[in-house]
Amino acid sequence: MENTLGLEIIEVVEQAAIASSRWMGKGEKNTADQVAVEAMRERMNKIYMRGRIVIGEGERDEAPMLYIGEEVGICTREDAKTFCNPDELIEIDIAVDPCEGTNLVAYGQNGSMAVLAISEKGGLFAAPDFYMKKLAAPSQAKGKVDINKSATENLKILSECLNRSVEELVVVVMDRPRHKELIAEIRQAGARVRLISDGDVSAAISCGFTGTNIHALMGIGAAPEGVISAAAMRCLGGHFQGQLIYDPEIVKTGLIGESKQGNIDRLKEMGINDPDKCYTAEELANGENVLFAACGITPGTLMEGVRFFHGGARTQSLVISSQSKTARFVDTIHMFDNPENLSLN
Ligand code: VTB
Repeated sequence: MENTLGLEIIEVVEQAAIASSRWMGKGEKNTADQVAVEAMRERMNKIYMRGRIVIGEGERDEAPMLYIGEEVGICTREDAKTFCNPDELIEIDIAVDPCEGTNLVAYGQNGSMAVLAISEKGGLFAAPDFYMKKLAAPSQAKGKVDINKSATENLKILSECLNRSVEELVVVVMDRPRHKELIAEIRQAGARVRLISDGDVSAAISCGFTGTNIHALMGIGAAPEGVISAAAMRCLGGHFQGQLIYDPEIVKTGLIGESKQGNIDRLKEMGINDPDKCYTAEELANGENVLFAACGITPGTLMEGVRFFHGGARTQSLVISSQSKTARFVDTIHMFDNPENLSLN
């Protein structure tokens, strides 16, 4: 799976990031998202594959492109039989977020990226558009910290696993009223909090790398992005757990309905009978092979944002593969103009 796809998906996220970054700082988050979706889909449809979107822009009737269930890749075309050999094709599932952190792009703030995860058919949990409580931590703490433990307990475990004091730990939390108590508890325990306005995928993945000075992600974000984070953390051997949040008392705005029972019923209809289950990274991304790709739109902890110059742009991406056990940082110069007209340095 990786050989053919590894390089091409870099271009998929690069194209989405470039398109979106043209709208950086323009205050128009919907446009920043829409152009990323279009660019991602266009490049994806040139790949020799038979793909299906399992996490995307929403249900078909509300999203015209990259909706859940949409087939993508050149081999899903009607005339595919003439140029695609069905015997050599595996069907793959794809989770996308063409512009993770639309507000960040719209207001020119750090931490947005174009991102996707790929696995064999059935290899990614088709998370509903609910909230998810998340816990991400470095590999040394994998299976030792636990989403059911308090923040105080987890910080103590983390400090032992990372061989540093609690005061030396940094926890990323999204700046939301729902996290008021969590933030107070982390501070009380002695750790330092990095509040972010959006973009918890970047924060989760940063826990998988040393040197980022991010030691944990705690709190509640969106569930679909939780699966994308889990895919990366599964490949990196980092800790990731997620638990769906369906109680409107916990998250008062946004994705879920106002009736708790109604939300539980909605989950049942989707085949989720135990709404309180805590999922591990390996359960959220359980395929034999998992690929993850991201490209910075605005600058972030792991990647630079898109930088335009006369006639071109430079991007930084990250591709992580469970198959080849690699995390590649890819620095690309895109030449929009004739190379001889550019000064590439
Ligand atoms: C967003 C977004 C995050 O969760 O905040 C969202 O910035 C949902 O939370 O990166 P709100 O409804 O409170 O904004 C993420 O998309 C990802 O989990």
